[in-house]
Formats: sequence, C-alpha cells, structure tokens
Amino acid sequence: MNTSPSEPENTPSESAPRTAFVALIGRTNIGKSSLVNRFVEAKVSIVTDRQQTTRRNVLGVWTEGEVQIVFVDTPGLHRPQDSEGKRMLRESRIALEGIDLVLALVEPGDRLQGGTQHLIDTLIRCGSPRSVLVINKIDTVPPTSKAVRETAETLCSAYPFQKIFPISALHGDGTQLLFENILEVAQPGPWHFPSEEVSNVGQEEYAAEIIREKAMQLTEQEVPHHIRVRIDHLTRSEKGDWRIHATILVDTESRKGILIGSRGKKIKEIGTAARLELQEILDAPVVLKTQVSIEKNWRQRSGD
Ligand SMILES: Nc1nc2c(ncn2[C@@H]2O[C@H](COP(=O)(O)OP(=O)(O)OP(=O)(O)O)[C@@H](O)[C@H]2O)c(=O)[nH]1
Ligand SMILES: [Mg+2]
Repeated sequence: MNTSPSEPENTPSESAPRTAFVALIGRTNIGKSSLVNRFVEAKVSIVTDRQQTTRRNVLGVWTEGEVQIVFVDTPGLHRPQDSEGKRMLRESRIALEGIDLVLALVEPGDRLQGGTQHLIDTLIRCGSPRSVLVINKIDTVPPTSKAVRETAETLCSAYPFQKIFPISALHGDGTQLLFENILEVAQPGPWHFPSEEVSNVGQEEYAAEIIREKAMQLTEQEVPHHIRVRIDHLTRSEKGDWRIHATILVDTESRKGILIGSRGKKIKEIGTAARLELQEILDAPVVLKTQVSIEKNWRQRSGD
C-alpha cells in the first residue's frame, strides 16, 4: 500500500529498522486474505467465495523505508468438523502468539453468534494484545444503513477493541486509514524478511495454491473446498520457461469426475486459468500439466 509519509529528520533512532506482526482473524469468507493482498499489493493468499479457503497461516510482508510489517493471514474461525478443521483452528490460535496487533474482521450486521462469537472467545482466551475491530464489506450496505454502527456497538460491548475501522477490502474504502494505524504499531527491532520478499510461500506451494484457487472458483458447491494440490514436478529451463506438473487430489470418484468434466473440459479450463495467472506472476512462459487423482481420507490424515 502506498504511503507518502512526511519524512522526519534522519536521526539514528528514527532510521533504525522497525517492525510489527499483525494477525487477521475472523470467520471464514470475511475477507482476511483479500485485505492482506491489498496491503502488500501482491497476491500472497488465494481468495474465493467459498468457505475455508485459507488452510494455514500465510505471511504477507510489506516493507518500505525503515518499516516492515508482517501480516499473518489465518484460516477462518469455524466449528471444527474433523481433524483437518481442528488443525486449521490451531493455526489461527498459534497466529496470535507474538503478535503486536490483531485485526478482528467482521461484517455489517454481524451479531454475537457463530463465527463472530468464536472470534470474541478466541480473543478473550488468548489474552490477545492490541486488537482493533475491522468491519469489512461496507460496500454491501447502503451508506444510510445502521448495520455498521449496530455491529460496532454489539462487539465493543463484548470485547475492549481499541479502535473501529469500517472498510471495504474489495474496493479499498477505509483501508488507507487502517494501514496508517498499523504503521504506528511498529517497534524498533530487526526485520524478519529481506525487503524484496512479500511472502513465506515458496514457489511450489504458490503454484499449488493458484491451481487450488482455480479449481475452487471453477466448480460449483458439489466439489468441496477441501481439494489438495500436489506439485509433482517444477523446473525452469535455461530459456526461463517453467514446467509444472500437478495433481489435484480429491477423496471420491464422483468429485474426480466433476473436476475432470465431460471430455476433460473442466480440468482443461482449470489448467488454462492457472497457467495464465502463473505466467503473469512469474513473468515467463509456463507449461502446466494437471491431472486429477483420488486420495482417500487425506483430510483425516493431515489433521494430526
Ligand atoms: N463485497 C465485498 N466482498 C468482499 C470484500 N472483501 C472480500 N470480499 C469477498 O469475500 C470472499 C471471501 O474473501 P477471502 O479474502 O477469501 O476471505 P477469507 O476471510 O480469507 O476466507 P477464508 O480463507 O475462507 O477464511 C471473496 O469472494 C472476496 O472477493 C469486501 O470488502 N466487499
Ligand atoms: Mg483466506
């Protein structure tokens, strides 16, 4: 995110590196990954309109001048239904350790129930550090709506949030002000990442995540969000072209059929969308081969 700070005089203490860890928590689909991507001006975390898209803590790193902010994008808070769900919740809680600021995301109209209740409980249980309430998706209600104020009142009576920020991660309303407040939290200390790095996600995992995003976006609800993508091969030729072989893993024959589609149409569509995006990000030609395979019970196994 662009900032145009008026530079203070360059005294030694002001030119020392400063840093902050900022965690985003909230129920699934609330816009945590969208907001991290907006802040770091890069797609570090995939975004879909499906639940439980983010499966582990993903770091988005913003560095400018002397300041480095590390955003921790977490899996959505939800009621766990299996060991994979429990593991994702553990990730969300681990994310709160060593954090300087928590952005607690909700949306207009939210009450103390479901994932939002879970959010408040998590903050209380973790004895969380500084927390601000971020009311995202304000673009979905008319400016005259009382929903934003009512949600702010309800949640602030349940937890002592330091500030409230109504925003739209999608369109950018209010995000600059929120970002300026985040910068104020940075404390003197060494950076944790080289200044050119924007994420902790390695190339293989990133390619897998882009393919997973396209598979989720291009199939309907009948294919669960629990798709796994394995990268079997990833190389770069001397000319600079990338060659990636990936396997999309599902747990039933019928889901495999949906992902392949009639005469392979769906898997081709997924592969093309993923290839085009990877090509743009890697700024080089990409040859992508994708196949679908069945792996039974991976969700239970990956949990504990
Ligand atoms: N209208 C509107 N939609 C938004 C906004 N922010 C995010 N979205 C949409 O909400 C959906 C979920 O966004 P994500 O960023 O994937 O949400 P998340 O909280 O990371 O979800 P999980 O990873 O499943 O926990 C996507 O379709 C986004 O485009 C917003 O400010 N306004
Ligand atoms: Mg997410």
